[in-house]
Amino acid sequence: IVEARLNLMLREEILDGQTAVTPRVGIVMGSDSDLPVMKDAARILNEFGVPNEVRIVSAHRTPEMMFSYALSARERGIQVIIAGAGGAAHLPGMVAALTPLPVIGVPVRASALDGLDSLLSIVQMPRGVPVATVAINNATNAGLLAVRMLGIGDADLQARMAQYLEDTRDDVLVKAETLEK
Ligand code: RP5
Repeated sequence: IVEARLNLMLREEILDGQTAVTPRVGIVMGSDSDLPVMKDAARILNEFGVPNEVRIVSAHRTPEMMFSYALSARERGIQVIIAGAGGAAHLPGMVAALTPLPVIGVPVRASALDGLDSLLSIVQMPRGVPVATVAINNATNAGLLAVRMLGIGDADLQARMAQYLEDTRDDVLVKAETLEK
């Protein structure tokens, strides 16, 4: 079942961005059960043409893999890491502790506590080890924030983000007008 779920989602939504080009953004998550949420980050990055990679790396179940991923990310050319986790969501914070790269945390709604547990786990980092935390299940915003971060040194990408904002505004205006008619 796990393999079927992975295959379906990877094929349809994620593999698009998995090119031979060096990935600029690493998207990691604690479990394949986070994929339905985290795929939105990959979708945004793919829309903006930002090469990315998607990996399942658990802080608790595969701690050694988490260490090696976070420690090697910078030298592999990764510039931003998006890390999603639910419940006792230690992955974003632990990754941030191991790399100087910016880390964006996505609290995944995964337990009986409705995602508040994940949010508080991710956002309450100690001074010195920041994680930029987005709203519960909002991997779309994590993707957009990664694009904005990369846009600081990439005028073309920044221009595309400006266009995205204009498109978003136009979209709302069209809906507002339609409602008035
Ligand atoms: C976390 O535990 C994962 O990030 C996931 O959100 C949650 C539940 O994982 P599964 O039991 O579904 O694999 O580590």
